[in-house]
Amino acid sequence: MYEEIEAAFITEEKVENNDFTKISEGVEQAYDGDQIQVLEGLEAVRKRPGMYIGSTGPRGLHHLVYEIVDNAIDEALAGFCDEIVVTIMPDNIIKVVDNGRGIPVGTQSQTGVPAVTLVFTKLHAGGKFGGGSYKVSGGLHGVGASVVNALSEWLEVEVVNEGKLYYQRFERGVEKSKLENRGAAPGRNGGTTVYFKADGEIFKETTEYEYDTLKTRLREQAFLNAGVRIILRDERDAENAQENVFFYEGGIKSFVEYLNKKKAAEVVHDEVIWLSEDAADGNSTAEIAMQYTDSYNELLLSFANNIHTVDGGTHEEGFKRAMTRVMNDYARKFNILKEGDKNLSGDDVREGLTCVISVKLKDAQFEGQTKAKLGNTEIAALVSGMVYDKMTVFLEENPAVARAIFDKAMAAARAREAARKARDLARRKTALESSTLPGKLADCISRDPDETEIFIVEGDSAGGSAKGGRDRNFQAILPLWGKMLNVEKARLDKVYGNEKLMPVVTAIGCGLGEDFDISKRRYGRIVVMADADVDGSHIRTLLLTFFYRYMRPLVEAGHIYLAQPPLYRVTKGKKHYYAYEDEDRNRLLEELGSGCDVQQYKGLGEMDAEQLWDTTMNPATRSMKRVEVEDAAAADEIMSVLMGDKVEPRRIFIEENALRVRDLDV
Ligand code: 1YM
Repeated sequence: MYEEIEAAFITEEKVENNDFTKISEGVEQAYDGDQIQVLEGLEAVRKRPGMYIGSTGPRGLHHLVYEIVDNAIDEALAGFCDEIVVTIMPDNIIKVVDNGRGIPVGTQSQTGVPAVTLVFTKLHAGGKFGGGSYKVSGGLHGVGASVVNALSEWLEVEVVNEGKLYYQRFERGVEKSKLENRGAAPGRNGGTTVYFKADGEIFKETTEYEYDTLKTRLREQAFLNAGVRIILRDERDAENAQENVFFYEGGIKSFVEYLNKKKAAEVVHDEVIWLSEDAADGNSTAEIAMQYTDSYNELLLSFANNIHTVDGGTHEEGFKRAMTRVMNDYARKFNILKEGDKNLSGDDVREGLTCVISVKLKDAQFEGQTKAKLGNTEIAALVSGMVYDKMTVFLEENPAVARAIFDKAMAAARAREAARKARDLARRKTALESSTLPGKLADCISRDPDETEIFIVEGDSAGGSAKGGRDRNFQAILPLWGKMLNVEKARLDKVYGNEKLMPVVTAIGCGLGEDFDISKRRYGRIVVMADADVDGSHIRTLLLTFFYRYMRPLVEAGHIYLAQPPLYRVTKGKKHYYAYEDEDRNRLLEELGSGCDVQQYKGLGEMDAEQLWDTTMNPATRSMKRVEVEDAAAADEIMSVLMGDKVEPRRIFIEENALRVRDLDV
């Protein structure tokens, strides 16, 4: 198939010197066996959309935009385009415009089909065209424009080439018009415009785009492709129109500066360290930007061909290996580590580091379930060689920076040692006390983690109601009290032995950090039950941060839940109704008419045991939210960026952006 596209491209080059108006005459004979195969191809996409775009939920929906933008970015990387404008138009129609050469409009010799038509109708078109430079861009699944076309109610493409405008329309992947030459396009130099409307038959959950989701992704793409201007506009609602322009001449160096500006931490050296190297065979390039901060967390984002490799891979491994080696070698050479001192660990040398790795390569192999892990082994050698050689030189040439970095790494090593001692102590204590559960825990009778749940409840009085109201067969209650530790601002050694967190750890039973073992969990659902106010939100955020940093597999496997207590009780006569949101209350008041009494719950403690059971704990009537990691790296970034300092103004952002909270009837 690639050869066909290639042929189309070459044909196009020939045609380019001739008369384009012939194109629409030639297309009548386009429907040969080949074309029929095309339709079958796109039908397969409509039958199993998940296979091509991962999901038909919001993530898949946004993926459509990325696929089209990726083609424009490829054009920019090829050096022909420097501006891409993405507009969300009314009715959630997406428009993407670039100022590149325009998708070729010339026809393929055997079939007479224009290249642009093939791009939108041939599965996997958009992979590799022409020779020479490698196509580096491409979404997670790298499937191209034809998949977007197949999953759109309609799609229109406009190409401006040599002053003429070409146009074609498709509906659900099928050509509705042949490529038309619409004559002169005055004032337009060149480029491609794609309009599409996602198909509601496919995206049943929603066809509404989130501006912020597109914004984050497009900003990231602008960082990864220095010098490309990417503009995002929202024109859905004339009164609330918005626009963002992303343009970074510094590329990933600017990315690191941006992250560290947002991070609630101080940088420990002024300049971002920037390394880059091309492989000798010309098949790949690697680029790294990094800067240390005084935070305790590492923030490492890696990309291969502009795709966020959330699960890391060979580029990350090469980087980590070389960093550990270069730092230890330097520390030995300059006697920072004395004889008999243990080597610095990888975690020590990366504590507080903000780092962006970007590699571009031919034939990238993405592995793992989510295809978000780079597998090409040659990249590990390229990256580690570059990091070792260039960092050796950098450290020797910048002794002041080196000193700041080593102060940080040595402090991390000492804290790690202290944490090890604290952990051993905690372990020994656990061994001594065998499986002593926290005194405050009101455990359940069942020992089957598939059916049990634990409610972690803020405050003793709410804890009391919860204990009274629960079904003790499968529901356990753990009340919490006192000030909660922000683990984002504390080193490991402070977390072990923390008197507020340890009861949570022992009750759940899986251990912590390195020792964590999900199979030992004592409950299937871990439910945070806190008031619906600011304080409750604070507790929820701190607990979620703790679970995310120290018990991540529990979050990833969907074991963490948030209880949803009602905000109001509306009474009419002898009947009570509960409202979980202001709208519910308003609707109730409207439906019930006059004579209603409204009680606002200020906290869980105001509910008696029976009310708490009815509204919040009874699986038959309650609603709960499950916490999911929407995007691990984004969560990581947001956690360290936002939890580093003051929690309060940031909590909402975390709840809404880092961890996705799903409505569930459980
Ligand atoms: C708004 C989306 O798709 N731009 C775009 C796509 C192509 C080209 C230029 C292009 C590529 C090449 C040569 C080449 C594509 N062309 C093809 C194919 N914007 C958008 N801009 N000339 C123009 O790859 O060599 C696929 S994508 F196959 F027709 F060459």
